Amino acid sequence: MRIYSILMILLQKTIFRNVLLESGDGCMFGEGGNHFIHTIRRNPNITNIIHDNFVYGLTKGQASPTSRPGFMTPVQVDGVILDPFNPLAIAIGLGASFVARTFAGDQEHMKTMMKKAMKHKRVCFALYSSTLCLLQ
Ligand SMILES: Cc1ncc(C[n+]2csc(CCOP(=O)(O)OP(=O)(O)O)c2C)c(N)n1
Repeated sequence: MRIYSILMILLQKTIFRNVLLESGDGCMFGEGGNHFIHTIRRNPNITNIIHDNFVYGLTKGQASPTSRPGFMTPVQVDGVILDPFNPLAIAIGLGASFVARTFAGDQEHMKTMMKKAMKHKRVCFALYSSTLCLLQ
Protein backbone atom coordinates (compact mmCIF):
# COMPACT_ATOMS: atom_id res chain seq x y z
CA MET A 1 0.00 0.00 0.00
CA ARG A 2 2.99 2.32 0.31
CA ILE A 3 4.30 0.88 -2.92
CA TYR A 4 3.52 4.02 -4.92
CA SER A 5 6.03 6.06 -2.90
CA ILE A 6 8.80 3.58 -3.66
CA LEU A 7 7.84 3.37 -7.32
CA MET A 8 7.85 7.16 -7.67
CA ILE A 9 11.47 7.26 -6.51
CA LEU A 10 12.49 4.45 -8.85
CA LEU A 11 10.79 6.23 -11.77
CA GLN A 12 12.29 9.62 -10.90
CA LYS A 13 15.79 8.15 -10.71
CA THR A 14 15.02 6.31 -13.98
CA ILE A 15 15.90 3.01 -12.36
CA PHE A 16 12.56 1.88 -13.86
CA ARG A 17 10.92 3.45 -16.92
CA ASN A 18 7.74 1.39 -17.04
CA VAL A 19 5.97 -0.08 -14.05
CA LEU A 20 3.28 -2.76 -14.00
CA LEU A 21 1.77 -2.97 -10.53
CA GLU A 22 -0.72 -5.59 -9.34
CA SER A 23 -2.64 -4.85 -6.13
CA GLY A 24 -5.88 -5.46 -4.25
CA ASP A 25 -8.95 -3.40 -3.39
CA GLY A 26 -8.11 -3.19 0.32
CA CYS A 27 -4.54 -2.23 -0.41
CA MET A 28 -5.48 0.48 -2.92
CA PHE A 29 -8.73 1.93 -1.62
CA GLY A 30 -8.57 1.17 2.12
CA GLU A 31 -5.23 1.47 3.86
CA GLY A 32 -3.63 2.79 0.63
CA GLY A 33 -6.47 5.15 -0.35
CA ASN A 34 -4.51 8.32 0.31
CA HIS A 35 -1.65 7.11 -1.91
CA PHE A 36 -4.13 6.12 -4.62
CA ILE A 37 -5.54 9.67 -4.74
CA HIS A 38 -2.27 11.58 -4.70
CA THR A 39 -0.50 9.32 -7.16
CA ILE A 40 -3.18 10.11 -9.75
CA ARG A 41 -2.33 13.80 -9.31
CA ARG A 42 1.34 13.07 -10.13
CA ASN A 43 0.38 11.10 -13.23
CA PRO A 44 3.43 8.77 -13.35
CA ASN A 45 3.99 6.01 -15.88
CA ILE A 46 2.48 3.27 -13.72
CA THR A 47 0.00 0.69 -14.95
CA ASN A 48 -1.91 -0.46 -11.91
CA ILE A 49 -3.94 -3.64 -12.35
CA ILE A 50 -6.19 -3.93 -9.31
CA HIS A 51 -7.93 -7.21 -8.47
CA ASP A 52 -11.14 -6.35 -6.68
CA ASN A 53 -12.42 -9.30 -4.66
CA PHE A 54 -14.48 -7.02 -2.37
CA VAL A 55 -12.73 -8.30 0.76
CA TYR A 56 -9.49 -8.12 2.78
CA GLY A 57 -8.56 -11.68 1.88
CA LEU A 58 -5.08 -11.86 3.38
CA THR A 59 -6.10 -10.59 6.80
CA LYS A 60 -8.90 -13.12 7.26
CA GLY A 61 -11.81 -11.68 5.36
CA GLN A 62 -12.84 -8.32 6.80
CA ALA A 63 -14.95 -6.02 4.62
CA SER A 64 -13.03 -3.77 2.22
CA PRO A 65 -14.14 -0.38 0.85
CA THR A 66 -15.70 -2.11 -2.16
CA SER A 67 -17.66 -4.70 -0.15
CA ARG A 68 -21.37 -4.57 -0.89
CA PRO A 69 -24.01 -3.66 1.73
CA GLY A 70 -25.16 -6.71 3.65
CA PHE A 71 -21.84 -8.57 3.24
CA MET A 72 -21.26 -10.40 6.54
CA THR A 73 -17.81 -11.09 7.98
CA PRO A 74 -16.46 -12.04 11.44
CA VAL A 75 -16.02 -8.27 12.06
CA GLN A 76 -19.09 -6.93 10.24
CA VAL A 77 -21.33 -9.45 11.97
CA ASP A 78 -24.55 -7.66 10.98
CA GLY A 79 -23.33 -7.03 7.46
CA VAL A 80 -21.74 -4.00 5.82
CA ILE A 81 -23.91 -0.91 6.19
CA LEU A 82 -22.14 1.56 3.89
CA ASP A 83 -22.47 1.94 0.14
CA PRO A 84 -19.24 0.90 -1.60
CA PHE A 85 -16.40 3.23 -2.52
CA ASN A 86 -16.39 3.86 -6.28
CA PRO A 87 -12.72 3.84 -7.35
CA LEU A 88 -13.37 4.39 -11.04
CA ALA A 89 -15.42 7.52 -10.38
CA ILE A 90 -12.65 8.84 -8.12
CA ALA A 91 -9.93 8.08 -10.69
CA ILE A 92 -11.91 9.72 -13.50
CA GLY A 93 -12.78 12.68 -11.29
CA LEU A 94 -9.11 13.25 -10.52
CA GLY A 95 -8.20 13.13 -14.21
CA ALA A 96 -6.48 9.72 -14.50
CA SER A 97 -5.78 9.31 -18.20
CA PHE A 98 -6.72 5.62 -18.51
CA VAL A 99 -9.38 3.97 -16.38
CA ALA A 100 -10.99 0.64 -17.20
CA ARG A 101 -12.92 -2.20 -15.64
CA THR A 102 -13.18 -5.83 -16.63
CA PHE A 103 -14.09 -9.18 -15.14
CA ALA A 104 -11.95 -12.27 -14.61
CA GLY A 105 -14.75 -14.42 -16.07
CA ASP A 106 -14.29 -12.75 -19.49
CA GLN A 107 -10.69 -13.53 -20.28
CA GLU A 108 -10.68 -12.09 -23.81
CA HIS A 109 -11.94 -8.74 -22.58
CA MET A 110 -9.48 -8.80 -19.70
CA LYS A 111 -6.57 -9.57 -22.05
CA THR A 112 -7.49 -6.74 -24.43
CA MET A 113 -7.85 -4.28 -21.57
CA MET A 114 -4.54 -5.25 -20.01
CA LYS A 115 -2.70 -4.85 -23.32
CA LYS A 116 -4.18 -1.38 -23.81
CA ALA A 117 -3.36 -0.46 -20.23
CA MET A 118 0.26 -1.51 -20.59
CA LYS A 119 0.71 0.52 -23.78
CA HIS A 120 -0.58 3.65 -22.09
CA LYS A 121 2.28 5.86 -20.97
CA ARG A 122 0.76 7.67 -18.01
CA VAL A 123 -1.01 6.68 -14.83
CA CYS A 124 -3.44 3.98 -15.61
CA PHE A 125 -5.94 2.01 -13.53
CA ALA A 126 -7.36 -1.22 -14.77
CA LEU A 127 -9.73 -2.75 -12.25
CA TYR A 128 -10.96 -6.30 -12.58
CA SER A 129 -13.40 -8.08 -10.38
CA SER A 130 -12.61 -11.64 -9.56
CA THR A 131 -16.09 -12.52 -8.34
CA LEU A 132 -19.55 -12.27 -9.84
CA CYS A 133 -20.72 -9.44 -7.55
CA LEU A 134 -20.05 -6.69 -10.09
CA LEU A 135 -22.46 -8.22 -12.55
CA GLN A 136 -25.41 -7.20 -10.37
C1 LIG B 1 -1.30 0.47 6.54
C2 LIG B 1 -1.62 -1.01 6.66
N1 LIG B 1 -2.67 -1.40 7.37
C3 LIG B 1 -2.97 -2.69 7.46
C4 LIG B 1 -2.21 -3.63 6.82
C5 LIG B 1 -2.52 -5.09 6.96
N2 LIG B 1 -2.95 -5.69 5.71
C6 LIG B 1 -2.13 -6.46 4.97
S1 LIG B 1 -2.90 -7.09 3.61
C7 LIG B 1 -4.37 -6.33 4.06
C8 LIG B 1 -5.62 -6.52 3.25
C9 LIG B 1 -5.33 -6.61 1.81
O1 LIG B 1 -6.55 -6.74 1.12
P1 LIG B 1 -6.59 -6.63 -0.45
O2 LIG B 1 -5.67 -5.54 -0.89
O3 LIG B 1 -8.03 -6.50 -0.88
O4 LIG B 1 -5.97 -7.99 -0.97
P2 LIG B 1 -6.48 -9.50 -0.82
O5 LIG B 1 -5.85 -10.02 0.43
O6 LIG B 1 -7.98 -9.52 -0.78
O7 LIG B 1 -5.94 -10.16 -2.06
C10 LIG B 1 -4.22 -5.59 5.22
C11 LIG B 1 -5.31 -4.82 5.86
C12 LIG B 1 -1.09 -3.18 6.09
N3 LIG B 1 -0.31 -4.04 5.42
N4 LIG B 1 -0.79 -1.87 6.01
